[in-house]
Amino acid sequence: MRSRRYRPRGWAGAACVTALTLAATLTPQAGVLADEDDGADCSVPAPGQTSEALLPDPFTKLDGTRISTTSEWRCRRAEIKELAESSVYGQKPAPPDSVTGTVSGSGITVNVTDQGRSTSFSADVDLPSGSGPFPAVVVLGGLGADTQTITSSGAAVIGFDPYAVGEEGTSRNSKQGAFYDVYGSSSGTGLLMAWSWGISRIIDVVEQSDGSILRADGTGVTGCSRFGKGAFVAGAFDQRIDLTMPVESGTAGVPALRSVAQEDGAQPLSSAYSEQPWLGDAFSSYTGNPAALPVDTHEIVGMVAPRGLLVMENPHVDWLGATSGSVAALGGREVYRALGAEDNISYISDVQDGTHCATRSEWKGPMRQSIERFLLDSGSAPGEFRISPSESGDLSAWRNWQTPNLTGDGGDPGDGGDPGDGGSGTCTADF
Ligand code: MCU
Repeated sequence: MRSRRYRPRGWAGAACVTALTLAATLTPQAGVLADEDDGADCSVPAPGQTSEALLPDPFTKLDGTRISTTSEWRCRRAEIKELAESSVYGQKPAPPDSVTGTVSGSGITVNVTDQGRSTSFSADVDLPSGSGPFPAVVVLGGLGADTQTITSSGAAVIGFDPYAVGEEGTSRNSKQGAFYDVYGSSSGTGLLMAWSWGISRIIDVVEQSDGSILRADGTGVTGCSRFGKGAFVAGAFDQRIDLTMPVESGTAGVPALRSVAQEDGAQPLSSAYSEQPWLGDAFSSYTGNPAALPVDTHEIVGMVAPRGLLVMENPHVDWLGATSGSVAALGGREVYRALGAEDNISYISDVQDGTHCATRSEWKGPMRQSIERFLLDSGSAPGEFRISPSESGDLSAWRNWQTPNLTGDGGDPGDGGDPGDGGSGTCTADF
């Protein structure tokens, strides 16, 4: 399905925007549909070899110049996307030739055909009380997800079993699941990106439905632990996702790769690469040399900007690398700042309970507020950074760049001026 192209009202190409009005202008709003990838037309030059011990500058383009306007972010983001796919996660294919399916009050079916190969999978739906249509939060894998807070906030839960799309427990040359049915069992694309692709195809089906049950213009995603890694990647690689809420995602999730490689007790890069084929095959070149990575996860955070992002971390379990989670969130917040949307990113790790993937009282309020703001278009974003003092990263130690004052240039950062809009998986944690 390659059709349908509404775009976020917030990005629409009005006349000149001033710095003061940027926050309001760049904030996506529920009620309007975006593209899965609004930078698909950007030309991305081949990258050279790099070595950078610190976090790469999100604002410096591959040609060596820095962006200076908000509208330039769109194609800079496309560069980051390409680098992230080629070095970290593996390629996310362009939207397939055909996606069909059904939406009911209890489930979604998805049928995909691309390049002559077909597959199917399904997801569960749990509606909140009241009358729809409802926005929805895709919950990956069920583990630790606070579905009660989601439904009581007025959003449906789409229960997505990531393993239907990308199985764990396979070797890298015999990957299994719906994604690999289409793109081949020796695809270099890792499970996190395969899961992200599955969520994008669910959104395709919701978009094509008559809209009487679920609204396609209010979609969130969440998951804990390995499913937090998946939620983070899903939100970064589909701009139709209005709210991304990764929980305790650990190495290969939010934590900055360069930083987590040095963080005491955190899962090493080589361990995350080999535990499951979560990351793309190409990441093998970097497990022992993260300085050679052309990107880091603060830029993946930046790919989510200016959309809603609520990062939740657990500072009590060293393996989860929460200090590096804060480094990535602080670094990525600079992209939100540059786009005038700082309030749209929140980070909360000052939590009491050390149990991995516990349902936490400290997160309920910010989750509810985020769902209301980004999926129901009411109230205001939490805009909070509550970092546990015990796991607080120091961004200044990790960067040698400063955040530019991007100027609004009257263009549309979304598209160059088109005024077009007005099952649950299981896993065991062994640490
Ligand atoms: C934090 O996510 C993972 C972690 O990367 C693994 O090393 C561990 O085995 O499992 C965690 C998880 O998904 O726990 C449910």
